Amino acid sequence: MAAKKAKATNTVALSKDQFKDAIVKHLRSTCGTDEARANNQAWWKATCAAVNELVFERLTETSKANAEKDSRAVHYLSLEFLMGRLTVNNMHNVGVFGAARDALADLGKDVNDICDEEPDMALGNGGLGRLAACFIDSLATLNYPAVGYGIHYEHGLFRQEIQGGRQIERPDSWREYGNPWEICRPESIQEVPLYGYVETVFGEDGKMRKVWHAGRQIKGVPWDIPVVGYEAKTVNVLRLWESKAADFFDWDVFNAGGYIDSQSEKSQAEAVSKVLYPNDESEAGKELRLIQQYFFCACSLKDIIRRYKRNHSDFSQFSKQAVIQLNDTHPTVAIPELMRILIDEEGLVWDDAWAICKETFAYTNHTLLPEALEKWAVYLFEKVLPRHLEIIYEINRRFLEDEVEAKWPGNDEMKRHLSIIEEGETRMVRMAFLCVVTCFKTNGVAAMHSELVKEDLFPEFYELWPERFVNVTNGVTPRRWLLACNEQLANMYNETVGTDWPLKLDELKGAAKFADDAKFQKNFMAIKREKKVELADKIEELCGIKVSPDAMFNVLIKRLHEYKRQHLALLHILALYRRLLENPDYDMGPQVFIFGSKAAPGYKLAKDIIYAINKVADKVNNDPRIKDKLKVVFMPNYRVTLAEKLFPAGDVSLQISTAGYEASGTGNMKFALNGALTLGTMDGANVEIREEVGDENIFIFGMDCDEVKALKAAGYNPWDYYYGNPELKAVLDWLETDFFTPGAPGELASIKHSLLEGGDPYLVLADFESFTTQYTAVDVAYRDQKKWAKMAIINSASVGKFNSDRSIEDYVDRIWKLEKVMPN
Ligand code: GPV
Repeated sequence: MAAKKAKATNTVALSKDQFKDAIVKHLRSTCGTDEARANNQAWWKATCAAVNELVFERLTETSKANAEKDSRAVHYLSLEFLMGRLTVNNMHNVGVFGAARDALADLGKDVNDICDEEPDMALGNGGLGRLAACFIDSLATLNYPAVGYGIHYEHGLFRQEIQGGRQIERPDSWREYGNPWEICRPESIQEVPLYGYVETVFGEDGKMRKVWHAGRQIKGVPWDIPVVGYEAKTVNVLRLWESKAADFFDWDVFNAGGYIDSQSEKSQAEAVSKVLYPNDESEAGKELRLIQQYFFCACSLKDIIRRYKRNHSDFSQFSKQAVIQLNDTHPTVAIPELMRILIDEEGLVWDDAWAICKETFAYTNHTLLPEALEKWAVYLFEKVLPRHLEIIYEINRRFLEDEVEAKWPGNDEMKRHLSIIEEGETRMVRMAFLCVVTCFKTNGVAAMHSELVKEDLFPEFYELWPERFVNVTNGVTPRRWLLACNEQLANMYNETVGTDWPLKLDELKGAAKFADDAKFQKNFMAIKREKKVELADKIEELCGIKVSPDAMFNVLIKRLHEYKRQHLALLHILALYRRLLENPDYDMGPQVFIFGSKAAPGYKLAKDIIYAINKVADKVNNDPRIKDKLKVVFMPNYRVTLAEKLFPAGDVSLQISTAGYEASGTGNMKFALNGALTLGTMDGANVEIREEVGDENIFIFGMDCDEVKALKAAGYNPWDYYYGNPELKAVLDWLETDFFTPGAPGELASIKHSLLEGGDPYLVLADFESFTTQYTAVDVAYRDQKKWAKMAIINSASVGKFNSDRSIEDYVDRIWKLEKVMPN
């Protein structure tokens, strides 16, 4: 079918010929080469430069409009922005993808080959970082004044290689050869103090002041990444700070032969933004990480205040002009930093400074996992940020003596329980408590999660301030996760429901009425098959494994965590394999299980699970007895760019976390949007996906959150399940043999041990039977391709709610209270 062209907008789109001229011009003027000599890298950079002519114009118009209107803006502080590649997305958003593709074709180049030159901008670990990226996309698309603030890591998340089945981490050097999407802004450099001591001084007026004498200074250099809204009216900025040695140069040290020392000063300063911490949902407690947090918060606040001061001579309007969203607790130190600036530098009294802070900050919680709830040792704070520790103590004192005392008079146990400082052998600052005590809103990221935040995580705070707790269900940008990654399906929707859906995703609902239409089903499934063929080719290229696009593609892609239960899927695979070995005619359609996942380098069991998946894959894929009925694939180096190939090709979306542990999940939304059916637990946003697609179009299994709690309370004993289910016992015992690791028995035993002696903290064994049973239902459903097509269409057409534009409108409505600003 002919693709309907995106409708005309007021964007600055170029014709194919104009675009061609621009590329050729930039090959020469920007890249110093020409059409005859350029390699793909140069073609890519020239293409970006051509796109940037449009992008930068909108960037300038946007910042002009924001300056003129002086409107309220949100500042999204996040240690992670998992942007992926920008070229294709930006071309779509400025409306020149077609022109660029045709121009490159005329010049003898394939747009995909050229755009494949771009390294992923992987400045994040997983869902939290990718959510930040989707949110800034939506903010720009909706024309809201917004700045993303983060760190300009030299190395993003490590590149994963698989050697002998094991994960090896390699450095990621995403900007080694230059990045056309970033602009350095030396005019906005900031200085950041660290270490030192606090002096109490009394002024001539007799008033006491605190002076922080820093032991060191580093500087923050801002790099701006343009964030192009769809249809490119607004181009906002993601401002990332790079650390450098302060300009101050110690000539005495230098002349005394201390050149080496001054070099070490330089490399210590540069270490701050050198590398992203690769731990997802667990806190390292390392000094450098605390410095990273403070570094980017301090730079960002100075930047926000500098901009505010252009139009204001005092702070009375500050919280009206600026709202600061804390993406999890990672940027919490911004709270005492703003207090410090207002009191120590701007001369405000405590109560006025506190009132401003309370109206400025809002906090998003992304997890209930205890190991992810950040705590910092008091002694570390004292060493790195002595003044901030004093301020936190004072915030805590007032909170306990005024608010807790008023609510629970004389209750010292409650004071101990709610104190921002945890007493114990090592005294700790509880960052989440500091957030909840300060912020005017605290939100969870899915309906169920937000309930648990109130009931289980912060029940007493909820009692104190019920009005502060809200929900904002996560979402994903349909521009990247449908329009750009699944052109075929996007075109089909253009034909069916018109071309407004990238902005109004609810309009896909119009396709649901064709869910029973044989022709529509055929087209829909043909597209799915095309995406599966593309993925199968990729799998063969990367893993050397042949898989049939006619098999059911079961996909499990996310960070490796025990609570996400990749090992539950592995046990199921082992059970299927056993059934096939015992009975070669075992009735099952051909199945491919596809995994993609990085493990934190220090997370031993997670790495063991990757190894086990690979070892089982080796065996299963090469066993002629099962006649290709089962294949297992582990795709190395899972990242945004690979995700863009996986989401459109999935038949079954595995979302199998223990109920109550996955705050939301966002991969679940991307799969459903691309027509995969969810096999999942009643956890996170799965609950809301079920509400949208209907119970008959989703496969739910396992215990729900209440059942999980009840089982834990009653005393969970994994051995009961081991002895109670012979198949489960057999597959667990299998892991201890050398069947999968010839000559090396026990190499996979850590998984079994964690599930038995280790107590199985995430109830894998308790949910095993329900999982395998529900899988049989999925298999049966898949073999009825008409029925499956109907269910897949309904899924894709029904998940408009999970557009990140809707999430942003909810934030605006419930928390940020912004007005749109339309640039000229
Ligand atoms: I905390 N999340 C993450 O990716 N990294 C973290 O350090 C923390 C949370 C994730 C949650 O696990 C997901 O359930 C959620 O969808 C995502 O954050 C975005 O909210």
